Amino acid sequence: MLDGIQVATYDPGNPTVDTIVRDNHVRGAVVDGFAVGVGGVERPRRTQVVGNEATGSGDDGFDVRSPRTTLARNLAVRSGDLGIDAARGVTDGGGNRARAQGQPGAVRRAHVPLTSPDTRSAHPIRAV
Ligand SMILES: [Ca+2]
Repeated sequence: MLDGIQVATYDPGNPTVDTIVRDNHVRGAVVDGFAVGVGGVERPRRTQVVGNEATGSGDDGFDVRSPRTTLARNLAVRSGDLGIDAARGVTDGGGNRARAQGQPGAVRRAHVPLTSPDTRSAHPIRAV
């Protein structure tokens, strides 16, 4: 496991629910700074990722593949790939920012309006 902080379910039929990841600072994660639903056997449910910072992640600052996740007031700086990579259905709680990423678009597959002017998208971002 090379992510900084990972939320995942590894026990089939016993899902990870209502996890709160708050006010952490991950520096130099080899892969993703924060990963929700990237590994494991099923997606975690109702995860909240609030007030965190990922600096210098090898891949994404925040890689969120569980649609029932809320992101708010997070910051990604100098990620190797994307600042915030959010799956369809992820809820934008506001205040998410990304700066100086490896990819020209800081946010991909974000079908929520990520509200900061520091956040750029390589693809249209739309509200759900
Ligand atoms: Ca990733």
